[in-house]
Parts: sequence; structure tokens; C-alpha cells
Amino acid sequence: MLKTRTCAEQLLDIQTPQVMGILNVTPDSFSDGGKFTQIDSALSQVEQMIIDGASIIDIGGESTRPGALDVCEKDEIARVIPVLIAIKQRFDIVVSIDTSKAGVMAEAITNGAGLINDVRALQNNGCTAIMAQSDIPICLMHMQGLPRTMQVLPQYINLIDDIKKFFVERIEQCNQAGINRQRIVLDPGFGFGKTQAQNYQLLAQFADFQSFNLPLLAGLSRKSMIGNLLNREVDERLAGSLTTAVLAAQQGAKIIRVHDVKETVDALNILNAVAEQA
Ligand code: 7PJ
Repeated sequence: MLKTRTCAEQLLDIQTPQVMGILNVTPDSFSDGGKFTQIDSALSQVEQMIIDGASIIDIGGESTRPGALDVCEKDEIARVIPVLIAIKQRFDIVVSIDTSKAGVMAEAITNGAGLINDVRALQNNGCTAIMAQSDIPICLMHMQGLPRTMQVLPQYINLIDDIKKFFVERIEQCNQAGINRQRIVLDPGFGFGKTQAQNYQLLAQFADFQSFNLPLLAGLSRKSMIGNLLNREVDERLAGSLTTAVLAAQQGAKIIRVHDVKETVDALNILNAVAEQA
């Protein structure tokens, strides 16, 4: 059956799974020299990720790791926006901004972001209104609780149904605010308020989310669910990360968010070659 492409699919060109490369923007140094070095190093990382086959670069200025502290809007803008501007000046690549703050979203949109990636699914004040004024895609991620406490005691009546219910509600809220459904990308949020078993259940049943007929994003790269299972430190999780990337893509994930772009592109190319023969 030929499926009509959503505008997110068109804007992001995601008929086959695409790799989103993660660019970490570390806290600003106080000296101008430090800032220059930071942008410079971000640009060379981005250049390498593009060479390696990334089609989207995701920039995050707020750590959402379990237990992370809050960053204020002004600091987040100062971290992220100069890097966005520098990338858009140098490269023809879709840049995604990983943020939950309306002010950061507004600045990102003005400065050429091609996607907003919100782990809080536009639940913070003013976010839906800002997104309604633009026409770029928005990734709505599911999280139970908030980063500081989300891993304390995750509880669900039914994991998959509860996440689907959350998506239905968030899509409806977006619709009411004037954000067209066709702009939405969904992400069940691996590691965000889920136990180890729940994270693997989510991966086992990832295909269930295809029922929304919207592009799906999966972020599993180097996460604790891999490290805990395999007993591997963060820098030893490549094989585990690739395996999860392939499993998610095989179940319909259209954007795979990763640190190791080159290796993930290779793995997905194998999957695509198999899919073409199936
Ligand atoms: C995700 C994210 C994810 C989306 C982070 C980490 C934590 N955005 N931002 N999905 N994870 N959409 O990379 O370990 O899974 S930050």
C-alpha cells in the first residue's frame, strides 16, 4: 500500500531510516578563546558526522541524563544557538535542537533549526504556541516523571498502552494549538522513566507505535539499558548500541539517534539491503 508522506517525512526525507548524530555542547568557557574552541570543535565533529552519513544533527544544551540539574533558558540559548548558526553557515544539513524551553525553541526556529526535539513533548509553558507559529517538525518524546527523579520508581498500568495514550493526548493538544499532525514525530523515550525490563519490552514492541502512522524516532545509543545488561562502560557499548539500532529500524524507526554515526550507517545499510530483497 502506498502511504502518503507526512510533512515531517518530506522535510526530513525519511523514507528509509536516517541517522541523527548527537552533538553534545558542553558548558561554555568564560573566555572568548574557550568559546571559539568550542564552536570549532563542534564544527569538526559535525563535518565528520556528515561524512559518515548523518542526515540530521541533534544539538542539546541541557543534560537530560537521570539526576541532571536544570539549566536556565539564557544559558541554554548561549550554549546552543551560536553552534546552530555556525553549522547552518557551513553545512547543508538538518539541525535538530533538543530542548524543552519555549525561548530556546523560538531562537532555534529563527536561526534555521529543521526540527525541535522535545523530551517533554511540548508540555512546558509556551511551547505549543511557539511551535504553532512555525512549520518545522516536532519530535514528541514520552517520559514518565522528570529527569531528576524519573528512574526512582517507574510505574505503568500497561507500558505500551500508557505511552500510546500519552501520544494521543499530546497529539490532540498540538492539534488544538494549531500544530498539524503531519509535522509530528513520535519517540517512546528509551531510558526516560522506565525500568530495565520496561526498556526491553519497549524495544520488543516498538513496531506497535507504527499504528499512529507518524515517523518514529528511537534513541538507544550507549544508554544504561545496554550497559546494565552487558556490564559495559559507556565507551564499550558500540556493539550493543548497533544491535538496538537495527532492531528499532527493523520495527519501523525512521530516525535513529546515535553517537556512533559511521558504524550505525553501516549497520542500517545491511538492514536496507536485506529489506530490498525481502
Ligand atoms: C533522547 C533524546 C531520546 C530523543 C536524549 C541520552 C540522553 N531525545 N535526548 N530521544 N535521549 N528524542 O542520549 O542518553 O531517546 S539525552
